[in-house]
Amino acid sequence: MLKQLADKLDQAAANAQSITQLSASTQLSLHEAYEVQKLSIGLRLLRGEKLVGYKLGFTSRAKMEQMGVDDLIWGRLTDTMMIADGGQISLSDYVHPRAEPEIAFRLKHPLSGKVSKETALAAIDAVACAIEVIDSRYQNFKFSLSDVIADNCSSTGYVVGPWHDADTQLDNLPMVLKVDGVEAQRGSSMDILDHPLNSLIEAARCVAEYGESLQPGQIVLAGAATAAVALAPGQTISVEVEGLASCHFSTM
Ligand code: OOG
Repeated sequence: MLKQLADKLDQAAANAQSITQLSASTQLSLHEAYEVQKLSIGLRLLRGEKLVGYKLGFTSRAKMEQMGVDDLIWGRLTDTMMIADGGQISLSDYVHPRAEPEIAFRLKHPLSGKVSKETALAAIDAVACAIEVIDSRYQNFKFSLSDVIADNCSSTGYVVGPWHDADTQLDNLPMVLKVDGVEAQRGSSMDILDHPLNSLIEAARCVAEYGESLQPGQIVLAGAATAAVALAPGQTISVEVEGLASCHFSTM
């Protein structure tokens, strides 16, 4: 049954077609929802995609309020989800995509389970400004916690800006998402679990609960600092984080 749900979500993502929430007909435990996510991403890996990291979701109050869900969630990132900095996406490849301002970590050491701040800091290879493009496969972008977990936490794309040294300070940095150069959302790196490093610590803990670990070379997206913005064709979306080089992409 979980395999069928994984197939359904995989097909919905591949064909950019929305489906009814799974919770309308099936009550999944969180554990089962993560199993559906794993099976569904497993289908992408079987088609040759590579796992390149993880993303955390609902790490900010603004996101929890926007979506009406208040628990930390995590999803998987594959290589084909990467959008080049300055690149262009076609909205026909998505159901109803949205963009969010984020911070990305690249790791140089493995991390798994309960780790201290010092261990997490020592595992960071580089940090960057990032944009996550999320896209729910559910109609009207509406879901329960288990629905969104099964749907790989709405992961669909990400842009990472130029990398900076691991010791770049990330305390309370203003973060702005602009649409065509005009501010659409403003937050702070502090809005991400009080500090983005806490997201990395949480990511290590969360994936370990499911037998996985963060690996050297992998990317971790710390979660959005603000609510997400719906995309329309012909836009340029940029994210500026004070002290970090910005990144952008455009839509058609
Ligand atoms: C779920 C993904 C949330 C974040 O950064 O909080 C997320 C969603 O809102 O569809 O990526």
